[in-house]
Amino acid sequence: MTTAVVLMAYGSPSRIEDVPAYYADIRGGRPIKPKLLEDLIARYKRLGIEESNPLNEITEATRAALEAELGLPVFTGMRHWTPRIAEAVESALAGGADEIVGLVLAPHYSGLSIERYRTQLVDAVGGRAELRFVERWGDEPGFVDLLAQRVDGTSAHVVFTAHSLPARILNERDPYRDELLETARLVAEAGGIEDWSFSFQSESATGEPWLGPDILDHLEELAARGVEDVLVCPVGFVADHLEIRWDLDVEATEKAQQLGLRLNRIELPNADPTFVSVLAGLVRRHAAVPSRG
Ligand code: FEC
Repeated sequence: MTTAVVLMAYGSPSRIEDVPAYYADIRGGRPIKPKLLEDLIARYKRLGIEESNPLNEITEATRAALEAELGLPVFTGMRHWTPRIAEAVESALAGGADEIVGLVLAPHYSGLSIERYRTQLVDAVGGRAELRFVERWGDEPGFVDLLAQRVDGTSAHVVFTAHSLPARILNERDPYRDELLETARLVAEAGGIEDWSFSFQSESATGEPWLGPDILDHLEELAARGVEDVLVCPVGFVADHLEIRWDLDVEATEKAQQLGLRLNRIELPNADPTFVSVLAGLVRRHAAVPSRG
């Protein structure tokens, strides 16, 4: 069998002019309030994406390192921007792949997240190759250890975070929140952290309730409890993109300053070689024919 990997990530516009089309893709055709679009453009401007786009650059570095480690072709496929998941699949097939391993750079399963990546991948493959899909990996020991090392030894209160989702997923028995809490518990245990909590971040203004507590409210609760020092450990993201650089490094940091809290965050896994080895292990276990290494 000839195996190729499709490495999937959320996607990010690399030019300001692309933000409206990118946002429209995220909304899947549903209307966008002009004020929300303006806000998003302002966040991307402040992030300086035209000079350097963190999500796209880190994903490319991860892809290249994974390809080198596996000795297999790895193609990037973005869910909401280019290169699209379908383009990655076409490149894999053009290179002769008859087995495709799909891996998302997001560890926890939700019908609103991983399942959407899978649908795009399945539709793109259209039965033209064997498909193996890594559905979840939030409890992968190497990933847990990597995060544990980044919180180990801190005397700060550790707040684990992840992207929020609409609260209705709980009625749908979606495992997302439970999987996040399990990763947080495993990391705290491995890092010897007793003083920790969990909060969500990056809620969207869609007009429906989202899972909470939101980190900004949570910081208020922590300050009211007398906590002075906070270390944020995102468990649901693996790269320094908009949701980290804006929602944590700007918004949460400003909130902490107002509350008189010290706030730091861990370095995300990004393209760290240890993290790339974790990803390589996941691919090897899912591929029918183990690759080199
Ligand atoms: O750096 C970048 O340019 C992109 C950063 C980015 C990542 C990301 C990850 C996740 N999202 C998830 C769920 C939702 C749901 C909605 C939603 C909306 C947005 C918007 C932007 C955005 N997300 Fe995102 N997300 C990133 C960026 N996300 C921009 C639109 C503006 C805004 O709301 O701020 C709501 C969709 C709707 O309106 O119907 C739901 C989840 C993840 C983590 C898993 C993953 O990475 O795939 C879950 C990175």
